[in-house]
Amino acid sequence: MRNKDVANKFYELAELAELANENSFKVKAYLEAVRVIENLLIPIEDLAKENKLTDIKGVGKGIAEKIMQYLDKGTIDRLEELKKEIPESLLELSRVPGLGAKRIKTLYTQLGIKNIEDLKREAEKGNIRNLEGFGEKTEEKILEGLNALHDKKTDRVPIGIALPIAESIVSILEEHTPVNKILIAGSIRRMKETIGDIDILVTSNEPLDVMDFVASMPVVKEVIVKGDTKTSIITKENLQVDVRVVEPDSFGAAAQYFTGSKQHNVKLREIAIKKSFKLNEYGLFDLDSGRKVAGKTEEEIYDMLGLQWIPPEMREDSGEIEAAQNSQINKLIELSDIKGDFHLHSTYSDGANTIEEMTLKAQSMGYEYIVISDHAIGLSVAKGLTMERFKEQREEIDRLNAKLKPFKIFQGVELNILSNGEVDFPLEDLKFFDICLAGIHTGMEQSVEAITERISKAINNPYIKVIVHPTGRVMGSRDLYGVDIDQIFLKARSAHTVFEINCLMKSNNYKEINASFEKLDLNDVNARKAKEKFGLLLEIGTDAHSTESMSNMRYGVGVARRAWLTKSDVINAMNLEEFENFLSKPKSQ
Ligand code: DGT
Ligand code: CA
Ligand code: CA
Repeated sequence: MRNKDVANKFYELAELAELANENSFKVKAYLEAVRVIENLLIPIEDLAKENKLTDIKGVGKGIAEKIMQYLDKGTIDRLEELKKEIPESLLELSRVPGLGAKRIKTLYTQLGIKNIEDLKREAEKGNIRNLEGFGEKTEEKILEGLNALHDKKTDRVPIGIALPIAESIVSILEEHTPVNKILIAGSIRRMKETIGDIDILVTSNEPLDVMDFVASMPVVKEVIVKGDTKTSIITKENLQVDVRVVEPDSFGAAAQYFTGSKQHNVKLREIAIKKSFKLNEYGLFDLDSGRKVAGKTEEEIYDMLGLQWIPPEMREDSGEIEAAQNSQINKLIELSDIKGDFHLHSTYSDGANTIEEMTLKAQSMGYEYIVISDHAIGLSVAKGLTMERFKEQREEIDRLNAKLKPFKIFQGVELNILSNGEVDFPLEDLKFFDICLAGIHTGMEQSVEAITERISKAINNPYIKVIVHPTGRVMGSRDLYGVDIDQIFLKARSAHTVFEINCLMKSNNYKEINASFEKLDLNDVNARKAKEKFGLLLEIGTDAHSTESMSNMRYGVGVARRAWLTKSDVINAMNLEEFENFLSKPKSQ
């Protein structure tokens, strides 16, 4: 699949086009193309072959032509023209905080600054402050930004790795330094699936002590900058961490600013300006008097701007600001709403813990029930069970249920969808289970049409209530298969079939990052589409093969929140009684 390459090329094109003063609609169209191509589940080259590129929403004739050019010869004509017009090295300047296209253009045309090196030299000579639209303060900021830049040698890492590291740093700071408030901001707070760096905000009466400590923590491999209010370090795992000390009076403004996303912030600042305010990381200020009108909490800032408070996971400029203006932000699902895990493996198949151990963990997490969904006979690599073994398992579950009442263990099964769309037990056997889940585990090399057809067949099976890891995506590597997601969503709508947000993660150890494995399937974009466009219900399952992995539920809830899901969209937010009722009814009701 070349989707990622194509998306990257369009990003390059958008950046250069912006620097070349190209029509802003065009730039926007390129960026929109980046977004849709990144989220496309079908190989783009397949669509190209069938002349169907313009079927993709957001892809018009012009863009389609450029995609064809790239697929044919590895580049886009317009991109090559632009590269002749303006030096490609200008692109690296946009990595410097505070430098947008407009300023980069001025730097280039007025001072001939073509790259980071030129920028550094001119800034140090004090030549930048005299340019129109700059000034002494900006020049200072650029130098600061340049210092912080040499560092960005770290790659993006899965949230399953970054969040635990961030949390351990937070607890070290809480224990050893005089911090009052402390918050993990940035993309982690937004629960993005990959993280560039960790951003931590604190308030403290002794900022210098905090900065000293941060620079000398045992996890530090390298100190990038150490200042009075900001220290950046690289951890031994090669992750950058920025710790900033802010005034208590500005804590809300700083939290808002450093949570991002950048696009969300840009839009918020525009709204502020329209209302004669100025918004920055220190607060919200009245433009005329310069008086600070908000800044202590995020809520008061959003409120002054005429907006509902927006949950961090929604802050991606994907309609949340408009929704907040119209009081249409609903209460999103929370981890504490989850009443059971749907997708668990025990020692009966390929899990590491017994059903009882999984149950104890579930109780400690506050759940009311779980579904044990071991593999069936068709998946021998995962020690799938025969009907006889399932009957033995049923006896154990009954025994445990008698002992643990009112907690309840349901006996499910994770069926394998075979190449012909049937599953690894005959239809009449499926009645045996409390609930049947099904997913594709084999025969993944089939065409998109064949896979779509297989899943559609499972969707229409009267006993299969849930399709697990529906798109076969594996983050950071090649997706396992391609599928026409709109078509299966449509089928699921008439068949009342539920889709899973699978949060299987084998990336809890940074050392294994290259072998790390995150599914988050459905992802945020598709889960949102499932709800908004097709009215589907979802289920969040950890696919845990050990008690430890059951804690990954929070990443699934993160995806659900990024998909704007509420409690009523997720079946394992039902309480035990509601869930039993759901199970007792046939799919069509
Ligand atoms: P990451 O680290 O790449 O996963 O993503 P973020 O969102 O954590 O980005 P980061 O660490 O560069 O910056 C944290 C937040 O600070 C970001 O979400 C928004 C804000 N921010 C940083 N630089 C700028 C900027 O130049 N303009 C605006 N408006 N906001 C910025
Ligand atoms: Ca960050
Ligand atoms: Ca940062």
